[in-house]
Amino acid sequence: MSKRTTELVKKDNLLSENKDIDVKEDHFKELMSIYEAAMDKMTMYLNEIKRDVKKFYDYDVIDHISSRLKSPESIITKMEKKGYELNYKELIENIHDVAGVRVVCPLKDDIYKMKEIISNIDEIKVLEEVDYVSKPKKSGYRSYHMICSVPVEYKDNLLYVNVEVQIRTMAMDFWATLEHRMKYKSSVGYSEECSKEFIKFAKTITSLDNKIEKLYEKQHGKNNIVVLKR
Ligand code: 0O2
Repeated sequence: MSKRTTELVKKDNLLSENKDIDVKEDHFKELMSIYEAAMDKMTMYLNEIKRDVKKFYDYDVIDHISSRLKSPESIITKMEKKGYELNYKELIENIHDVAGVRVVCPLKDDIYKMKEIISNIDEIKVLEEVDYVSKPKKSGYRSYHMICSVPVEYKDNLLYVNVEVQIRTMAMDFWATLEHRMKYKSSVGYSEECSKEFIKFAKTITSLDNKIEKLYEKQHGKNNIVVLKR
């Protein structure tokens, strides 16, 4: 049977209704399982890339991959903060990081190799890219963000589901993980002083990434990884 290709939001689709979100109902759980399938599919593509580059170039372009499904509370908080109505249509159309995959690379240059490789995966559509590596956020945050639309089989349909991919170096990951923990999870709040300190740490991290990359190239030369279209 041939599968119909459709977007996640479509008039005749169960998940497109202007229905209010109730995180306890099956409808919500079903939607989350679709996002989870998209997240797993993206992780699978990335693991294949990691394995192939290692096999053919004897190089780890990816140190590790992690993934997470945004919690129901976090989805609702983000929607309220951004002023969206709490219905499924608004959620699907506007919250692009329900499914998130993080790719952590050794060197800064690997980030740009990875984003090219991901753009070359035939089955995936890249909807949006933001380069916070060359243009960091005010906080000092650096990462390359991609919103990718990934095909998932769902009840005889091929749905395209958004997954946010964050690509960063190990040093950027170290900074972002601690900053995120202190900012979001801290019960004592995030002071002006803390924020200024993290901006300074971000500069140190940038300088470290640049120095390590230069040293690596001096020792090994530039990597000329070419990954054919998948
Ligand atoms: P969590 O807990 O990681 O899920 P936008 O549409 O651009 O206005 P959005 O989605 O906020 O809305 O985009 P943005 O700014 O690209 O941020 C997306 C994610 O990037 C965040 O998700 C964080 O994971 C990460 N991020 C962005 N800015 C910072 C920062 O200053 N510090 C750290 N540590 N991470 C950051 P969430 O939903 O905020 O959180």
